[in-house]
Amino acid sequence: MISILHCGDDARAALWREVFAREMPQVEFRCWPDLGRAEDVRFLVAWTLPDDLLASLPNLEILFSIGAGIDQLDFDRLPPDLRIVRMIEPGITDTMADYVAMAVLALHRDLPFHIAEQRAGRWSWRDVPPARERRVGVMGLGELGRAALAALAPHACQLAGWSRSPRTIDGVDCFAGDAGLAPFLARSEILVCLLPLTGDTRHILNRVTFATMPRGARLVNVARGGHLVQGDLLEALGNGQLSAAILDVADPEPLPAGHPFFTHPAILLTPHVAGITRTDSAVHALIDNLRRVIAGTSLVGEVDRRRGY
Ligand code: NDP
Ligand code: OXD
Repeated sequence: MISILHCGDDARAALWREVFAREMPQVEFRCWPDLGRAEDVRFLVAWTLPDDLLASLPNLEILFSIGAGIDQLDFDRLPPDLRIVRMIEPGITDTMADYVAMAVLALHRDLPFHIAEQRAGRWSWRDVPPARERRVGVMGLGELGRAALAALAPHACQLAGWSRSPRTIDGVDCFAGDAGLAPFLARSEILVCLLPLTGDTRHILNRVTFATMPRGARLVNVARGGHLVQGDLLEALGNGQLSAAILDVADPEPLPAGHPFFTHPAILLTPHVAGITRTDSAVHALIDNLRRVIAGTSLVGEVDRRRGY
């Protein structure tokens, strides 16, 4: 018997158990903490791992993340030959694309300013350039960065993207690597972060980054709180180098009560809801990958552990 162990939400587990029984009966679906015969467990699907779980699974081959990110896992504590696969499924991609389009348009049209003015009881406005003149830059041209750019394309902004290796995307001015970062930032009036959190990208949204962007630029962080140096954002908003930010992620989550991001007039904050794994579509992405395992073909979303994403 081969089994997959699910570790997480009970409602999702109940639905996935039914789908597995119908579509993949050859793989038994088990729910932590009920491991059954631990030797049978070849696959694990989880967001975070309970302490000591891995030590009790001697034949584990693949860890599937329930989300797109894998930075919640401490690679140093995982067996070196354990394969890690992140979630790529239309629920996450579509909701992220919606959110980024919403956030970029909100910043383009000065929504944080208008909300603050409304709260202050003032009736004031600012000039807005046409969307076709607005220069938007997306950091990270992976699954989600590309979907975000596709969602922005109908709004006719001038689009650019930045990635580690060179990419070509129709209608997008693509920059790559360390050498491409400064020219990419220098033209980005609205910057969207959709990078994975790795040793190379932690704190990439910092004072130097902001200073390289056009004065009064705006920021959307939908990746991870660890990308942002919070004090540098507050400083840049305070001195006018940045004019507004929309943040879906923070460090820690949730932010402690009284944190300045909750009340800052130039910050809109949402509680990590930009890209949402959809239970019904994610199970099909998982089953598709298990079929690939059985067929011996490459998996969708397998992480390169040396690269960190
Ligand atoms: P991918 O792995 O598909 O894409 C990552 C992109 O980032 C690639 O283009 C990669 O470059 C680029 N990149 C990585 N490291 C660097 C670097 N050092 N310099 C420049 N570019 C780099 O990831 P996804 O698009 O699927 O997801 C991105 C992140 O979004 C996730 O890791 C997660 O943190 C976050 N997320 C947030 C959610 C939310 O609700 N807020 C929901 C889901 C995900 P290259 O193309 O050369 O490999
Ligand atoms: C994810 C997330 O990584 O929700 O999927 O952040």
